[in-house]
Amino acid sequence: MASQLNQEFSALNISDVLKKKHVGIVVSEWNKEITNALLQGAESTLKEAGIENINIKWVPGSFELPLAAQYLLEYAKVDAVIAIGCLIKGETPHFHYISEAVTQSLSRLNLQYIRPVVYGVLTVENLEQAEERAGGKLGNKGSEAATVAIKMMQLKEEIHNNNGRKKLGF
Ligand code: DLZ
Repeated sequence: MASQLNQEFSALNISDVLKKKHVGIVVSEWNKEITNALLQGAESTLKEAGIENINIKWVPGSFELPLAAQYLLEYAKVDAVIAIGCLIKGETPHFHYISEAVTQSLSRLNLQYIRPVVYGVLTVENLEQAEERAGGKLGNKGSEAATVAIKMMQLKEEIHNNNGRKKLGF
């Protein structure tokens, strides 16, 4: 099934300003085969778009993604952050607690830092579902997360340039 987000970059019309943007990627070591495939997808999509300033940081598990994203937003130069993880439902309630915490925390960072913090975390029932979304028949969700980051940075540029604070008068 083709994803709505899989589209040609020519259609996105990447500007030179956008190509100079800095993107952070935080990625979880849990289920590393999956997260590594998602990372490859994200990285190659950014590079295809001409974005070369990519700062990748690994963390132990998905629960650590929001803090690592905040470190990048606070201490590094990043215009957007992509958070990559893979939570697989197990026998314990861990999955729900971690999914909930990560989702809420990443969501909050978007508004707190007024920069896109993209949710590239798989929350799946089993490894097979994860594989389908990490380069399998359902595409690569890391690549899609990168497309989202690009689109949101582009949106900010559009709004800022057309209606930015620098505009004088009414
Ligand atoms: C503990 C745990 C469990 C049970 N499952 C996952 C998982 O499926 N995916 C993932 O990214 N991380 C998992 N973790 C680790 C937590 O995210 C976290 O690293 C630890 O609870 C330490 O804070």
